[in-house]
Amino acid sequence: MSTKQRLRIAIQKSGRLYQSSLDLLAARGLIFLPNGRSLINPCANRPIDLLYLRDDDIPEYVERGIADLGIVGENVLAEKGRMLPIVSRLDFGICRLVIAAPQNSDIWRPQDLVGRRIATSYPKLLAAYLEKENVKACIVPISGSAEITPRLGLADAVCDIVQTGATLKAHDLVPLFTVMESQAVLVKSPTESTRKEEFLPLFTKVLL
Ligand code: PRT
Ligand code: ZN
Repeated sequence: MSTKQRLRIAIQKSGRLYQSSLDLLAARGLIFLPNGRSLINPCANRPIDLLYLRDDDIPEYVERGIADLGIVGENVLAEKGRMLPIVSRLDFGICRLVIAAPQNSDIWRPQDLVGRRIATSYPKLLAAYLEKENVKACIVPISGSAEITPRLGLADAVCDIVQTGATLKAHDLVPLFTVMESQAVLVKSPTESTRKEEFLPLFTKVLL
């Protein structure tokens, strides 16, 4: 069977959404056998290929129709600015993007962020939030580990993902303002594909 006739689903290669994404597919009867380090894994019992990608790349692949479906955090989707159709919210990977500051800081209201440096790997979502709050602050873009930046003097506050709050607490940071609530979502490509429409019920029906 040619690859064009096979449905492609993009999931995170490793990381927080990987296992839950695989579990979701397994719960829908799709069998994927371990395939070593290959980034494409053919389904053993359906004409479906799994693509293992960095979560940040999933919106790009789905938007361009390289993958027909993808499982990704809403936070990543929004930061990338991709308005892909969401088929369903998946109830895992639940988290919040928050602005947090050191326990002893004098930041209490969004207005207190004026002129402050905020480190984040979500510069677009943070910029949109600051604009909405009419706050002019300095966004310090970093690719990860935002929580360490206040202690090191790089930033006055951070804008980062929080789930249990343990990481913020371990760095003496207090969550103050929520920029976005997020969870994993199933997105579909805006491109035409009869196979995609054929397989969508497989995912959606069981979720209802
Ligand atoms: O390698 P790749 O680029 O694919 O992965 P990644 O490292 O960028 O992402 P990953 O695996 O950390 O997270 C994937 C997705 O899981 C995120 O985009 C969110 O949608 C979701 N998610 C859910 C989380 C968390 N919970 C979470 N707790 N993503 C990150 N965290 C991190 C957070 O950045 C912080 O460092 O965990 C720490 C906070 O956790 P708590 O429990 O201490 O609050
Ligand atoms: Zn990532």
